[in-house]
Amino acid sequence: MADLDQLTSWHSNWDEIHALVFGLGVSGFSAADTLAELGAKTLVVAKNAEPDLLDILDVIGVPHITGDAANGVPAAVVEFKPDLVIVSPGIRPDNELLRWAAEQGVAIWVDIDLAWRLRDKTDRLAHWFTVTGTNGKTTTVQLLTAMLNQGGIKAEACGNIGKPILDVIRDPEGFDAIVVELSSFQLHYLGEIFPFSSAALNLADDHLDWHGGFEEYKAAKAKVYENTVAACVYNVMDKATESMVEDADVVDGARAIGFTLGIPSRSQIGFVEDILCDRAFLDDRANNAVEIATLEDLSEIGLLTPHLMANTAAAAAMARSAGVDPGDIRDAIRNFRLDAHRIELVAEANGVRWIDDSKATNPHAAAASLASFDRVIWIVGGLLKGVDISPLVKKNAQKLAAAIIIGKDRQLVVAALKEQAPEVPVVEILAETGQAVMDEAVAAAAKFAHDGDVVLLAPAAASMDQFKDYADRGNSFSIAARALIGGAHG
Ligand code: UMA
Repeated sequence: MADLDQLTSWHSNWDEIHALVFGLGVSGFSAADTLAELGAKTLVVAKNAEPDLLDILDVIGVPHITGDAANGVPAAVVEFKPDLVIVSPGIRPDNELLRWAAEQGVAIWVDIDLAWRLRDKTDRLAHWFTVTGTNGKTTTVQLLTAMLNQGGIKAEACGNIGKPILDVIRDPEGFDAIVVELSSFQLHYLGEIFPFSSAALNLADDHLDWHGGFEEYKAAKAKVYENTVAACVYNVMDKATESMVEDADVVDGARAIGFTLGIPSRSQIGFVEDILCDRAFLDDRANNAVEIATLEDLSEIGLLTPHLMANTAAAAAMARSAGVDPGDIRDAIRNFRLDAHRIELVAEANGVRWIDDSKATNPHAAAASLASFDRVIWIVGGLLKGVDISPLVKKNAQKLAAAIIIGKDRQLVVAALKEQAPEVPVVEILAETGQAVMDEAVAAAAKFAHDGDVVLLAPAAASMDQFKDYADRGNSFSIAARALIGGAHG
């Protein structure tokens, strides 16, 4: 078997390597394309794959096994004798092919591991900033990328956010910084990397079915802090993240930096009344603080919610760890706009606000959303991914004017409402998929909505049972809401 320890650089000799790329979504394709460029002997195995991607593989001469032939451990894979498997993050660890590979002593990497070894493609050796958390990852990654760029540090966002990291690594100009959003799946498979700064924004139940339980999920998330060089950024209000930093093996000199919605202590970034302040990256941090931005600046980004404040504080902490000036951070905040489907006001009429938080794909995200409003008609449901929705229902029972339940598997949500919030009127939406689901949900919600209420799409569940993805679900909601009120805002 080839010696993988020798493969530490883009310029190493990859010719003799037999690399099996398992899964052909965006990250698998990017990995196969990269390995082919490096001259490695590459084979792709994927249950289902876009025909366009297979066509490109044919053009670049990478063989592939797809469909039923990809089930189990195909004979061609055994014959191929892989030295390493690059696994797509969505593939579960108990997969038969992965178990076979582990038994054979074949290394299993995720695309992030390959990217770490290839990071010297250009002379511009980028610092890596890694961000995980149950919620807020994408917004934090985008904010941090904007802050770094504003500070003159050429930065690019990638990873779970949707852009495969190897596409960024192969950029001909290179970057000074790459900001990597890491999902618990990617972290589960990740080997050794040395991030400049790292953050776990929060920790709550999600993806428990994939990981097999909360402890396994937490252990995966905790890996984000391993080998951090400069700053481990944690959430002062979420003790789990702090204990993850305490337990991490970091490089000598790395600091633990907290972010908080409260007044920051020494080595923290937080809020003093309506001002975001840094008490971490200044010499006289015992007695002083540096002003970064005001709540007015933050409200330029979108609806000012507690989690937006927390995400901004976390991003600011990471940017400060790289020496970005407070003034540049403030300018980046002022120019930043939240993506669609993240607590987005999509329509407003008769004092009722229609808010699309389709990105709330788990109860933790939906909790943050619900906490932002007083009286809510809640559109909820979808794929629950093994997470119990009852505590969320219980906590918010008082503020629910009604619950409109979507999702093919509605029974768990209906049962949670019956048990935890028996007073709340419940409407089940029977439409099966697509726009009809939201047309019916919006019509049902309108019957309960009065002046001052919010109709909130915060499903606490994934969307794939009824929609293409969360964006499709959110778009369907805003189309229905705007059609209903006959006017649009936002
Ligand atoms: N496949 C198999 N066998 C399986 C499962 C999948 O062969 O048992 C194959 C499929 O046939 C397909 C490929 O694997 O060919 C799909 O791979 P994938 O689902 O890992 O998806 P990618 O397109 O490579 O996208 C991945 C991330 N997807 C997942 O983690 C599920 C993307 O995050 C990420 O943006 C992308 O890499 C770039 O890094 C998406 C996501 O849903 C947004 N993430 C989860 C989340 O945010 O909650 C973690």
